[in-house]
Amino acid sequence: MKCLTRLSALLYPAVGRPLVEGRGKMPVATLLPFTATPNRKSASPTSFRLTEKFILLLVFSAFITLCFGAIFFLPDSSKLLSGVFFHSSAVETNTRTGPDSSDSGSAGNDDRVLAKIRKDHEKALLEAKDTLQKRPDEIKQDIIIEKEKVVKESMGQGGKDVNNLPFVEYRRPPGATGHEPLDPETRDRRAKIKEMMKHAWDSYRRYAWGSNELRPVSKQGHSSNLFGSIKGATIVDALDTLYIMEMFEEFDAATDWVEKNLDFNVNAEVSVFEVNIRFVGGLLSAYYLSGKEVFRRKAVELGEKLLPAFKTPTGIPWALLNLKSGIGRNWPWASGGSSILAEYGTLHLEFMHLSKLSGNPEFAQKVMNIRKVLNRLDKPQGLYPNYLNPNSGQWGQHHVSVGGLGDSFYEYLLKAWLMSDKTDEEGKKMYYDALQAIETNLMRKSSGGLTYIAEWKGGLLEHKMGHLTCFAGGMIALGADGAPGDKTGHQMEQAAEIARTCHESYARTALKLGPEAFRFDGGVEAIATRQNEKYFILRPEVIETYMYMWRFTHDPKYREWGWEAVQALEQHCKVEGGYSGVRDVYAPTPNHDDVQQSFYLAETLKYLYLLFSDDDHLPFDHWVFNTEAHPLPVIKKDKTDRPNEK
Ligand code: DMJ
Repeated sequence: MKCLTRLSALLYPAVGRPLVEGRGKMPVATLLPFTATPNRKSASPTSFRLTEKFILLLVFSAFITLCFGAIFFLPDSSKLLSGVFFHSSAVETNTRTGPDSSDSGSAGNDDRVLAKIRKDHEKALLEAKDTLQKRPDEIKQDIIIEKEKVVKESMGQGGKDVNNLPFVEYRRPPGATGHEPLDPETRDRRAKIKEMMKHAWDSYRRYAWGSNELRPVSKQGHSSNLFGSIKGATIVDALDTLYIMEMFEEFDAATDWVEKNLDFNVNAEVSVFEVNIRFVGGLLSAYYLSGKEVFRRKAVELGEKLLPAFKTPTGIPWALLNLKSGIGRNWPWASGGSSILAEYGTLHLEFMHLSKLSGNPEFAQKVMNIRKVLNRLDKPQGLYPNYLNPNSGQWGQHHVSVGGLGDSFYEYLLKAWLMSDKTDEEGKKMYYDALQAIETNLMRKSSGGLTYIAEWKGGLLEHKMGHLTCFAGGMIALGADGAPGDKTGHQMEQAAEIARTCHESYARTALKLGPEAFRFDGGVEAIATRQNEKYFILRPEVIETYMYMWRFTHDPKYREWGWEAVQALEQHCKVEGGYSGVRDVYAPTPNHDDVQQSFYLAETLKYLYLLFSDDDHLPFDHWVFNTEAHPLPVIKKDKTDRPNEK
């Protein structure tokens, strides 16, 4: 319809004008002199000669033809005519409700209507001219944008109707499931990891089904306040591990639970970061692995619920959000009301996929804005402090860490670049620049020759490395290939050194499991000296690094180190009701903390399984892992992942 209007405007640009004038003044009165009127009757018929009569007749008939031609053949005139000759109800209503319903008012209204029509036609003409000047690809692009608008409108206000998501043709990326390794020892070890997963899962299912986590010693459910009253963290976190291990009966039971019970309509405050990495990440992975729509729907629904967290003067999100009221705030302990780098900096991967799967660009815009804010700020020594005030956009305390509070921000810069099929140059630059600053200011070698990444407090180094920081070995190895300035080899060495240090932190304990943090001062190396740093809560980071190092080097020591960890887990963490963390890795016998963390199933067991799998199982050129080890597909620039957009 719009096209037709544009076309008529193009062909008959002034179509309104003659009709307007004709309508207002011409028709009846103007014709009178040429009809047989009383006046004419009084005039002598002989006063006209035959030729004059003939000419008059000719003129008259030409005029009549012209009028009828104009009435019936000029395009799109019906509406106008109906208003003029037949007094359409629209015009009538307009006249009645207008400020003045007198004749002159009516004429004024008519003029206004006509002026509007003229304006519309002129606008259509200009648009048509513009369109004619565009290249075919620009016109195509316009059509795509129009289509997207229609899709968004059909999704309701702000794209919130998740039952009505745009059609996405599902195509499973390669390597979602693997195959048995040829080497018998590796095959057995891989089978062992699957058995561990089965024990963890079955115990959870038996004693804590629907709760967030399991208390494996007391055999009951456990709920952390990180998820408010959202339930089922272990189910959502474990979905993809069940799938890649081909535990399909369990996967189906988990899917069924998600369909029937996973509910985000809770009046409770959640951690935006935790809910994003575990729930949004877990649901996205489950969708990409299985193609089941329920996961896409739930992921987008939850993503929409997290968006109010970004309502701050800078767009840097709050750490905590009430999912019902949409009111956010920050951790009360965070320096000067700041948001935390590792929290607001660990949304990028999931949010890019949410935009892709929902057709709603808002998710991507929110995370791209975070980068903008960061890039405007001065960075001390090129480092990113862990605290940033979302109101003022200024750094809080100058505390820098590649472990807790900072870690996954760096990870997501690198992975954003990789997940974009290496098109996100900004992410790439930010990552390698940050890594350089970390190397210069934080990375040190102990007198015993162990490389570690210390923490930085206002320019002073604290010679401590967290278990969390051990993920950096894997991250540096993953990024080494793209390192600028011929640094690939150097970064691979750094990664290997960090893996060795973290292995040492395990090897130097009684239980052969690593402490939460270890130090390089006071005469010790890679050992925890404070009681509150001696616990092990089934964390994955050291094993994660072994897995990356194995993939990139195929050095058998990484599988050996992973196997040592498996034996320690079996010996000290396995209990009848699942797996538990321990309170002191230096004590000769384990004191269980009675929590089976959901990340044990999402990360620790998944990375172990991949460590003993072939490289074509979740291959790195097609998948990146979010910080909770949920695999997300690379968004291919050749669009092979988007068959319906080709
Ligand atoms: C996980 O939830 C994620 O890996 C996160 O980035 C930090 N740590 C825990 C596991 O240790």
